[in-house]
Amino acid sequence: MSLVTQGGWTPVQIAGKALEWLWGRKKPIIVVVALVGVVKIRQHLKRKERRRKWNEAGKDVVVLHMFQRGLTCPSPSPSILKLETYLRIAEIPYQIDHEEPMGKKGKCPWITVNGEDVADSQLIMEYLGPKFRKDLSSHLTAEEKAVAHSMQIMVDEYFLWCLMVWSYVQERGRPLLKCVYIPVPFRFMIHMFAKRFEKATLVQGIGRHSFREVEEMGRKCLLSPLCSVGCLQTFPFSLFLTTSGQNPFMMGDKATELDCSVFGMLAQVMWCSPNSAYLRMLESDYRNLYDYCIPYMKKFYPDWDKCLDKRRQ
Ligand SMILES: N[C@@H](CCC(=O)N[C@@H](CS)C(=O)NCC(=O)O)C(=O)O
Repeated sequence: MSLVTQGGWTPVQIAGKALEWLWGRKKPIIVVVALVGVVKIRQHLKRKERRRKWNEAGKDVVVLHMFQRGLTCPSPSPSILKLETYLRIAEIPYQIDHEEPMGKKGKCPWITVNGEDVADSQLIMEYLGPKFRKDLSSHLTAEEKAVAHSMQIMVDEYFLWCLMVWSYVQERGRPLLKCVYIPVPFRFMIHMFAKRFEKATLVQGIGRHSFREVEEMGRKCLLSPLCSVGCLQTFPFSLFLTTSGQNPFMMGDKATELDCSVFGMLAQVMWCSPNSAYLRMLESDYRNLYDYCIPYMKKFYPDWDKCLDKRRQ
């Protein structure tokens, strides 16, 4: 194929002429396009450099991409704490990356392992379990697994919304300021987060109820009737620990995936939701859940203090 057109111009000459013409008429547009191009190229190079670093973590070492640590709890996000707890219980080696907390699905956490990316705390656990041969629930019967799964969903996908309503709608995001370091010039962003989450609660539907109603929904989550296989029985999330014989963990004497969710969420209540109705419930009405968190923290986070952001708000 000839690279010279009929008029005798090469494509490069044509592109040059087009640019000359554009530059004469649309200088500002060209400057903006060039600037955006430079920024994009820089971002691309930085990402490539980060990926090179993650790949250097080593074979079968998980790189956990997450937001910065919290001031009062290793993470002010239930899904991050759930996943980090899982990695610790399953004894899967991991490193932390704070540089790129948001994954391709636009959510945090996500992981990179052996060059592969996986997003969503639950999908990550389901991916890592078979890969590292770590099934924390292998000792449970099918019925127990079903019960554990439903409790996990209740915590991850239902109680979460109750807590979000308190934190971002009722308290307008202020609790976040107490548990995450946010430099003064960026604190105004809390209002933007609060607005965004408020909209999400309205779309989900829970944000349309009164605070009192939501609080009762949350209470019932902590003390809820669950259907265990075969018969409908009162299966209180809170009482479960005591009714099942002073179990240190939700499903008995071994920590399972359910404990990761429960601890990840209750830790948000205990250490990131000061003066909330849910904290009061744990401190008084459902003391067994409160008591569950402390030994859990000591067992799986002996370095709890080291995991906290030491900056002063
Ligand atoms: N189902 C997801 C939930 C992840 C999630 O909602 N992460 C929050 C942090 S707790 C997030 O990325 N929020 C930022 C946003 O939605 O823009 C999981 O378990 O990983």
